[in-house]
Amino acid sequence: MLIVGELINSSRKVISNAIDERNEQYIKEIAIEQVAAGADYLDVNCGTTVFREKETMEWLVNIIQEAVQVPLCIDSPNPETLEVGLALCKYGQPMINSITGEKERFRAIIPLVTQYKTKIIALCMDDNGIPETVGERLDVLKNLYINLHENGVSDQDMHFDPLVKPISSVEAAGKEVLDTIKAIKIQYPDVHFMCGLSNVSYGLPNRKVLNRIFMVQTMTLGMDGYILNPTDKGMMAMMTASQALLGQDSYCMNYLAAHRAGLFEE
Ligand code: THG
Repeated sequence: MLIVGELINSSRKVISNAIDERNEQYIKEIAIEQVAAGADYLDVNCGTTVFREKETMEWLVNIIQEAVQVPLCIDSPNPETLEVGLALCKYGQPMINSITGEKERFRAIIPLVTQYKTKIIALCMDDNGIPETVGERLDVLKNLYINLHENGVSDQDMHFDPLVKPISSVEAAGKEVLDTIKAIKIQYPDVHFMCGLSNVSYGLPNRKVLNRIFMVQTMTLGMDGYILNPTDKGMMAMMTASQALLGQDSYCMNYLAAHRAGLFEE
């Protein structure tokens, strides 16, 4: 299971304030908290700073690495911003978030994957947008798979993101993702996944319940990577319980450790 901590994202008011004030302490605290809570990677996204995205990325990556020694998931659609972040990554194998099947974006980002030997999140979309049906999703992913492979990316380093839509606007959005995971597992058993959970519950009450259950449902079918808030104790407790029930936790050691750490006390 690969956990990417989502909290360093300038779309969150607390982070954009910290960026404006160059509040190093706050960014460092959030980095340390996420790693302590179990994050394997930290996502770094400063997309809302638009014209200053590159210098903000540089500042964030340096500050974060003064606080923690985990690999980073550099999150931007802009190849120049990605390059600034990747060039500064010091610990482990960095991850690019993300590439898509869009021709121009693919062509611009693939050299960075090769140069920095990164892991890569491939979003399930192309120049026609986000596909609707399972069949269309598989076609998009098949093209991405072939093109990534031709460029030397191994199955081990590919993480497919099925792109979750809100069930409040697309009734079958959850089921579409579940069916897509099943189909990908059959055709490409060795590739990995990555998904953000919060989109699924957008526009509905009790979002935490929907996010947590969707995590369990997707994990049951083979989803093995999530971008989420690792400091959400309830979410992490459910994940640990789910892994134990799926036989992914020998002697239930992680489950018991989570219990002792108080993860099951709300
Ligand atoms: N797929 C990929 N990358 C992504 C996403 C994805 N990057 C961005 C996004 N989706 C995932 N990151 C976030 C970051 C912050 C929030 C949601 C998704 C967010 N967090 C709550 C807030 O600030 O109010 C706090 C979270 C909580 O308390 O549970 O809004 O889908 N490849």
